[in-house]
Amino acid sequence: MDITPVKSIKDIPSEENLLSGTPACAGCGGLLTLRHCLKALGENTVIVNAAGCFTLLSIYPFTPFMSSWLYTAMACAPAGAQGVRDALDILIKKGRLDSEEDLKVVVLTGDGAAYDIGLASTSGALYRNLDFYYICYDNEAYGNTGFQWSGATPFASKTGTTPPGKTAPTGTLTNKKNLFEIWRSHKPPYLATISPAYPVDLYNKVKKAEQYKGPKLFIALSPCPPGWATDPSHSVNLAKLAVDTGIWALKEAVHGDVKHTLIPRKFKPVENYLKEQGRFAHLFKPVRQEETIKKIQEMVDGYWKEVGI
Ligand SMILES: Cc1ncc(C[n+]2csc(CCOP(=O)(O)OP(=O)(O)O)c2C)c(N)n1
Ligand code: SF4
Repeated sequence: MDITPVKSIKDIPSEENLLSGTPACAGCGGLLTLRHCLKALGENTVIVNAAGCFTLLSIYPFTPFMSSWLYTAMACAPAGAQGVRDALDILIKKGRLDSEEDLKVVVLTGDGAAYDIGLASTSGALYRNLDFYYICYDNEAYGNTGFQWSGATPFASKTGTTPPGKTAPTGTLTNKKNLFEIWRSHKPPYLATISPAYPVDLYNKVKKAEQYKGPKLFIALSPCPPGWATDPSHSVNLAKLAVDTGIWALKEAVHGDVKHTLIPRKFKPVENYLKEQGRFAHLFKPVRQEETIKKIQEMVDGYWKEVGI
């Protein structure tokens, strides 16, 4: 197992043949995340995918994946992963599968499944120390069904179910759940946040996770042009801006110890990130919501102060 970190994107092997011809929206940050993750995971994987946008990637009898793929209901991808892991272990034990041919079991879900509907089955899998990867592409809403509010939706975002109006001019009133800490409280061996705009950081994290037996979890903030009301060509810049403003902290936790893997030298104002997106347009027009913008900046500043940076 070679887990030597790579230094540049040029050192990352091509993912040729791992994923091709995908029917997702142009500029989908989740898809870009998946591509980068597959480069690190390789083709000996079985992907267990909860209902969401990526369910549509494989349409029987066609699939863009070189690897195996299994579809589950939103609530139970980690339970599906348990079944696959158990089946592989039994086949290896019976000598019907060479351990060299073992597969990595990878759960792939959106935030609706990860933060809300599938959280109980994830908790169960973590508790059982299931040996699997979990990749959550977090577009901060239920994307596939029209961008409805999820537990991952940030304060003040407009969604299909939290439109800004007279009673709630900010749109969403609640704060984003802290899934990283919810997962960390279960003490998995490896846990990280990742970004499609930082492929070297992403690749090294997924590779590093390989050495740990048990749950290996990844949350990727993933721009979603139709839901975020952004230009598809801006997705990578936007994902980068989320990191550069400090709104998306890149970090990992090895056996619970948290380390930030990329700290911006100079944090950009969060306003730069918000004003790029139609889902926050009501904060700027017709009247600028100064207090709300200030509150979001304070929340970001508060996070970095709390972690001592
Ligand atoms: C229990 C349940 N409720 C609702 C649905 C309908 N549904 C299918 S996909 C989807 C959206 C999933 O959102 P998310 O997990 O964030 O993934 P994304 O669509 O953003 O890829 C919903 C609500 C469902 N399949 N199961
Ligand atoms: S709706 Fe968003 S998450 Fe879903 S495929 Fe389109 S860009 Fe990707």
